[in-house]
Amino acid sequence: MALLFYSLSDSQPDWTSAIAKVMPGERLRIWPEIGAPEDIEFAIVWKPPPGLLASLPNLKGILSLGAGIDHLVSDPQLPRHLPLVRLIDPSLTAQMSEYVVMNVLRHHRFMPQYAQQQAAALWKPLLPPPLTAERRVGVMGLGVLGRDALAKLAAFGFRLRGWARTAHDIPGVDCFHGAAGLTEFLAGCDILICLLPLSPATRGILNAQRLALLPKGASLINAARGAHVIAADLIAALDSGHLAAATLDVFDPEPLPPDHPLWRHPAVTVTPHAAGWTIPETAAGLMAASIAAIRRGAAPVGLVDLSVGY
Ligand code: NDP
Ligand code: OXD
Repeated sequence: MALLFYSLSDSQPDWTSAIAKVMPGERLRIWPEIGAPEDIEFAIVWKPPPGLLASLPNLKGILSLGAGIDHLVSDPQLPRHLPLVRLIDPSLTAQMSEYVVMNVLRHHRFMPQYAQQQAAALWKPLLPPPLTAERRVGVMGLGVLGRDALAKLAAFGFRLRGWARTAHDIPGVDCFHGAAGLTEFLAGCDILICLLPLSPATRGILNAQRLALLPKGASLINAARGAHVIAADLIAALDSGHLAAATLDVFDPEPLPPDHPLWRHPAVTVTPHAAGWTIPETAAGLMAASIAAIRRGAAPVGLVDLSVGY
């Protein structure tokens, strides 16, 4: 039996050596050289073409190369009866929290506004900067990434709030949940961070109506998926002055087309889906543990509940 590796964006040599180190007994097949499809027992994948996984008759488990699994559940032929495992890797979580903290501080200290002022050679201190104790920072998604980001933001003394599907109790964080809690949550976010998984329930969640619920002058950081945000509605909210700035790591589609208005909007900072990156040296060991768990009939860490979609 063999492992299939499919990714057009991760380094194949790096993954080959990381897998050889932690799973020396496994035979690795790198797409498109997959050999006989019936040999493939586990698939380690990022954005595989629709139908590829369904073409592997002896597949026992699917391991996402990322935390998100929207790239897999979008495949209408996904073998939904198999264990689907998302990546929960402390090194990925740490990178994501660095991105969040860095950008919350940027927005808190008016750096997007200073960048616009610099472009116009305008010397205009925006003083005094508000105290962190007066700045309300809200995180959509209280999962692995949302909770870690909140814990790190707490060190700065921000007023923290969070929103999830189900009720949470996190010390020092005002928690809201469900459709009923969303309006009150958004109304108290000076800086809003999206760390939700993409599912039918969250696609387009940040539309004109929801962005209008944010306080005037609020900023948005989206490090989750581009399709959470309706780009035209965000641009309209920025143009009207209702929102002050946005920092976006993710887009729909990716790569962001060169002529897309988000590239050149003065209030928008773009990063190319680079907030967090899966590191083979750490992730391969976690995948070895997931494969071992599935082989012995146990639930791997990061097992996706397809009935809730994440
Ligand atoms: P988790 O599954 O650990 O957490 C998901 C959170 O979102 C949970 O708190 C969950 O609520 C909440 N949620 C899910 N659906 C809804 C809904 N309909 N309404 C309200 N809340 C909802 O995910 P992670 O924190 O590990 O990752 C989040 C996402 O971040 C990934 O899916 C991926 O898309 C993105 N990501 C982006 C990266 C980048 O480089 N830009 C890198 C890594 C991840 P509850 O707690 O109630 O279950
Ligand atoms: C992920 C990502 O889901 O990098 O891990 O987007």
